[in-house]
Amino acid sequence: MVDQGKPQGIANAFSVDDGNINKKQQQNVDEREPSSSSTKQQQEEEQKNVKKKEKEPSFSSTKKTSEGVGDGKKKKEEKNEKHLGLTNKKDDNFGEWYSEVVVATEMLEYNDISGCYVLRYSTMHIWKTMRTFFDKEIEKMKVEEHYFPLFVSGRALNQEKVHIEGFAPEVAWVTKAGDTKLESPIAIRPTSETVIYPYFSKWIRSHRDLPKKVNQWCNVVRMEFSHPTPFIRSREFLWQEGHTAFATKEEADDEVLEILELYRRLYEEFLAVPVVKGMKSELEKFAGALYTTSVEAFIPNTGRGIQGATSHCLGQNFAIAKMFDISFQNEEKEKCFVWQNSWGYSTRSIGVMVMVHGDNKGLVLPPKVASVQVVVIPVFDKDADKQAIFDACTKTVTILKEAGFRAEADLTHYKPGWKYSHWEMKGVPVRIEIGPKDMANNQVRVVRRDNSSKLDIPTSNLVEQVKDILDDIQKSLFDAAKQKRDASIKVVNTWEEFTTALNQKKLILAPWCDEEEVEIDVKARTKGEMGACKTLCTPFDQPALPEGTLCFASGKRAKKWTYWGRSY
Ligand code: 86X
Repeated sequence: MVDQGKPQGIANAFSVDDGNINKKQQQNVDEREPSSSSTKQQQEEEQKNVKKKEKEPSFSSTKKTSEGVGDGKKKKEEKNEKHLGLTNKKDDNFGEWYSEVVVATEMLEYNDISGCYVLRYSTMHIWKTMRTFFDKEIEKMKVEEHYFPLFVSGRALNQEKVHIEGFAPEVAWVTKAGDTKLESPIAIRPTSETVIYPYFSKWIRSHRDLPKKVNQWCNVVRMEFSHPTPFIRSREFLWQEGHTAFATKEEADDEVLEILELYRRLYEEFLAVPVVKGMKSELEKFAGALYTTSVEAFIPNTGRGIQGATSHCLGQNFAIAKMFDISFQNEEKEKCFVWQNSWGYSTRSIGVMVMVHGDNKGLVLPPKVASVQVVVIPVFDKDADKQAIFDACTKTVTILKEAGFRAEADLTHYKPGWKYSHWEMKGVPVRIEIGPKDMANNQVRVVRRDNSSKLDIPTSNLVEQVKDILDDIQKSLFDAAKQKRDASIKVVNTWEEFTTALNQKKLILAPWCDEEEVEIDVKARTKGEMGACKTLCTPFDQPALPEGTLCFASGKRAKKWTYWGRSY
């Protein structure tokens, strides 16, 4: 479960001195500027100024920024000439590109504590959208929302000792209250089994108390030693953790897959990221589980797999008397231990989305999760009736909002070209331009973020066409990502083919004997600077395995097709 791989090239998390965050540089605000836009400008300037001090990731060195106070108009005009795009290219230095993109697009901010991040509005909007969907679906399954404490007593944490032994170095402890040393240190939850299961033991008495289905949305803390990466590997992250108990294994088995399907839908239908559903190997499963299923995504740029979410069947491992003693009396009045599941999905998924869809211009957001789906931008020269164009923009936004879209007009004094780059960088799926010619023709110009295609649509048909275009973007993003993922899959049969594919950053599908020693051996033989190669999952969707197929690594009889790769 713990990742050994080190993503290459990702910039070191920089530490920010608190003073810098708070030191707001005086702004050169044009008096003509509407107040809302000056706030935005200020934020942008602040961001740039903070970034400068932080050294990295930095914006283009060719940029002209306004640093001084007093000559606002002149500097403003200079800034209008060119949008400060991304410095890094996705295909040249992916890691730097990624850290730059998440900050520049205002998704996230770094913090002075390494591995901790501020999640900003566009991120939280995505998270909220997924949470709303997931909550609605699990409510249908009669899962009940709960909230359990952040703190875990050392005694409670130790009840799960056998399963968390490997994780122990990641647990954060509170040892003092003010200057007073605590009698016994308190842990901060890295996951909540040890907090929740004592209550399961208390709440579950009879078969009538089953099934018991609990979910909580919360933060968890794991003091990772490996290199932190925004969203992907952070020391604190947001997730949901579901914990359920059943009278029978069959019910538990069914739920594992039902939840896994919801995770697939979150990735594929919301984030437009293709995933593979499958079974974790014995080595890679959660030690406390009977079996672990997962959805696995792939990042073509780094050639790394990434576990998107997990759904475990815990069997009776946690229920047995020497663990948490979660038992019930069946109808025959016999004592039985429950069958348990647990399942989790985290903000990591948002990082996967950024990595998969982003490009050299910045973010590319799937319309379903974008906090702004359509931005409307006025375009005019000095002879145009500016007010009429502004009014048309406002009206367009009103119509779109009434139809249920998340639309916004950018009526600031920046030049159109600057605004185009700005909103492209932020990943807004659709841009609508309205100029004198559009006014005369009762049309608007629509430009797609995903493929830059332009289309003039009559205002009479605005809502219908925008809906179709957003739907098409959602679908196209998934199709393009799937095509790219599929093109990265390499089916191999021999060790030589395997190492070649690994060096080519492929997602490898190989026939395997399913023996743990072989998997350990593959890890050892591929260990290097880039991190070892391991099994990602055995896909449920198995290609035919012809009689006599041999394991790529051991030469023994192959039992299954399994995905292998370096991973996050
Ligand atoms: C494993 C298992 C499970 C509920 C999930 O995967 C879904 C939601 N939990 C989590 N795991 C740990 O048990 C763990 C324990 C400690 Cl003490 C730790 F520091 C890190 C951990 N990471 C994962």
